[in-house]
Amino acid sequence: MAYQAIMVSEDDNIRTITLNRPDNLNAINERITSELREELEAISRNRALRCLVLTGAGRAFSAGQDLKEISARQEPVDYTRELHRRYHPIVTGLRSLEIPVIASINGAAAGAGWSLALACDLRIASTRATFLSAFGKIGLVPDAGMTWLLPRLVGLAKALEITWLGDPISAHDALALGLVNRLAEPDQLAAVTRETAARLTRAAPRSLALSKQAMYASLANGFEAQLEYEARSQGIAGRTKDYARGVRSFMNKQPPEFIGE
Ligand code: T3D
Repeated sequence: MAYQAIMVSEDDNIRTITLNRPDNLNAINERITSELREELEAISRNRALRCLVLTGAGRAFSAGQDLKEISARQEPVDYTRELHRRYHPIVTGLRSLEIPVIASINGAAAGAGWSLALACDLRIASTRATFLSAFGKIGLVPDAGMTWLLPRLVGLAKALEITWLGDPISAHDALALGLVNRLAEPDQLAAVTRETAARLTRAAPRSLALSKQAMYASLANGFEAQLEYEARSQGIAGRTKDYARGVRSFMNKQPPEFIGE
């Protein structure tokens, strides 16, 4: 299907989704959510892909929910239902993909736009990016996973400060807080994202997928339960052809070439 509110491209097994409503700072309307859902489902079935990048067109990553669209509705909005229907499949979809997902944050990330970036595994931001909770300013609460992800990244007190005071966070502060993994100059963002994605495509896919699942599982597990989780994951990883290839390459002092099996 031809998308209208997102653009997709693929290069060397790296899929890129670009939120594409630059005139509205990529505000998330009905069409963006339905197209993102469809695209994420397609990506989850595509065994050839090795990395997903999510970015925005124009000067913003995303300004969050499209407030113009939602306020134009005639009937009262049931936000609980909206979140279940539109946002939850996207943030759970991003999190459950087996491939690494990188948010390449080219500008402002506000409200649920920031939540989307938080639901990605790694974040690379332009030095021009800013982060704004925005929910409190319009009388809402953080959603689309932000109340779960933000305290885990920055700690409880900082998460509450960000939510309650609503001050924009600069890219440099975001790096210092651990909200983003690395920064790039605006004209270098695509290249730095691409280089990181390319490195990930060269890693053993099952190792990446199992370690992603284990890291996220750890957030809900106690220590003993996590040891068990690791032991099960290692049992699976240790039976892959890529593990055998990795050890052989080490012995031969050659860089490994993984095949995803
Ligand atoms: O649906 C549900 O289930 C509820 C879920 C809610 C989740 C949420 O995301 S709530 C939070 C929604 N987001 C916001 O409140 C942020 C609103 N935007 C801003 O605060 C500012 O635009 C920014 C700080 C992000 C950027 O400011 P600035 O000065 O660089 O740009 P601007 O002039 O405000 O915006 C440029 C255009 O984008 C402008 O359009 P215009 O006037 O030129 O036609 C503006 O209206 C539009 N725009 C920006 N944000 C949104 C938007 N249009 C619709 N919805 C937006 N969120």
